[in-house]
Amino acid sequence: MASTNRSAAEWQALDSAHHLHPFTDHKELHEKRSRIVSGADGVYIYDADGGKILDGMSGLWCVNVGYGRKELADAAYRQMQELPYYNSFFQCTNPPAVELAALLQEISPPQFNRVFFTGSGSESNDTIVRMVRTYWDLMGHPGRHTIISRRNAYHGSTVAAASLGGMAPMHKQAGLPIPGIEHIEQPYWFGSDRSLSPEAFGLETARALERKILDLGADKVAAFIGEPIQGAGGVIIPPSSYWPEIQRICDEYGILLISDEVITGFGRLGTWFGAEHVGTRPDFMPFAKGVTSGYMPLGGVFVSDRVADVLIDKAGEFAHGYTYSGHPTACAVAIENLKVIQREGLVERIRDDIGPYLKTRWLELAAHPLVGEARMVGLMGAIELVRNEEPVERFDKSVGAGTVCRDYAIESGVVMRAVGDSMIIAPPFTLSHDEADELIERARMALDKTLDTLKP
Ligand code: PXG
Repeated sequence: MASTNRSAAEWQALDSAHHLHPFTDHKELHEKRSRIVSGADGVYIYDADGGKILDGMSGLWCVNVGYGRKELADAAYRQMQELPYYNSFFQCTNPPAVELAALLQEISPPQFNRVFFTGSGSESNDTIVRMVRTYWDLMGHPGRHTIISRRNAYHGSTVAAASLGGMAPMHKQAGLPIPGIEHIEQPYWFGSDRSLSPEAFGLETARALERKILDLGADKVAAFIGEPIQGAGGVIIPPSSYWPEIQRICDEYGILLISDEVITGFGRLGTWFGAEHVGTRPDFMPFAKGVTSGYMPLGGVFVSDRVADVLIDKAGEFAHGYTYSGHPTACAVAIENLKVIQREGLVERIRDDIGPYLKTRWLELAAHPLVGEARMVGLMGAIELVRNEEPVERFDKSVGAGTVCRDYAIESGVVMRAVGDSMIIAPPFTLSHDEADELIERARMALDKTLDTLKP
């Protein structure tokens, strides 16, 4: 543990002086000072000012089994004493990495029998860019290098992953995207002019993929990547027509499908993987976050037999890997985490119990005068803040409605994330019914305070 003999103000001063944060305007942060999160238990986090806050975001979409799990800490402690680290290069392996690979094979869809380990979701997507292009080279199609993604997608923050992502502010800095990556529109019905029915809109946005393939030439296109439900982009739940049409198009043109499961993997939608929820048969599934419930940094890539067989047979040495690929301590924690999810039936609990319960309560928020739409799937939800509901009028960007609501949410004792004017939740799988009620009550308090501020 960090030494605890400092006051909140001292932590903040040291933080300002020495710590560069991710995705942060540091001038602004230095004026406001950072919030020191110093402890956590169950679904709650504690800050250095003594606040107890219900963590509606599971950290950053990852602490799925909740905080304070002694069995995960014990697994790390045991493994660190036995073998804290060893590499998986030079014909070496270690028992936790092997056991985890086998366990992942058991819980994943049948086309997956091999896994490549990384340290994060970003590294997983970088790995996939190299595997996809190498696959097509080995198949005798070296021209097939372009990967199609979607605007407002999030696939990570390394150079290739940020290029795959469709976040405009990320592309504005440092010359992204890299060549060979194209973006099409996202299936965001509420964000459209809503002139089409959701189902027609789903088909129409899926067919943007076909138009892009025809535009580029199918012999240039290697793969399509998408999150089954877009997370960081604002919990965008595509109409049910969308993914089947994407799968049809990938099949028709023979292009590889990548289902980015960094958020949706390991149960969040009430299925082990998001691909199962939306009914696709991906060739790759990058994962991270929930594999260890965030207790250790670990990621990886499920590689389908279609691709793995070719890489194994024809690539010789695939010149790629990380110091921490197959990290024994991280893998030991992942094994314990997956066993907790299995033992406590948490995936089924999301499907049959807490998922439907929270959804019913969350959708009640749609009646609030600030809310234009409430949506939820599994344990991922969003509400859209609007100035007027009928016809829909959004707030001017300069109002920062989402940020206002986020700050009131914290003040009301719940973490919700703001994506523009969408308020997002993705709570731990262990959320009880009482805690779900509390989450809704606190979210409603935040909405009321936001309403008072924005529409006095
Ligand atoms: N793919 C998806 C779908 C993600 O959500 C990554 C890849 C990258 O994972 P790493 O482990 O490299 O961060 C992510 C990460 C947010 C937020 O603000 C979301 C993520 C990361 C940071 C912020 O919602 N998701």
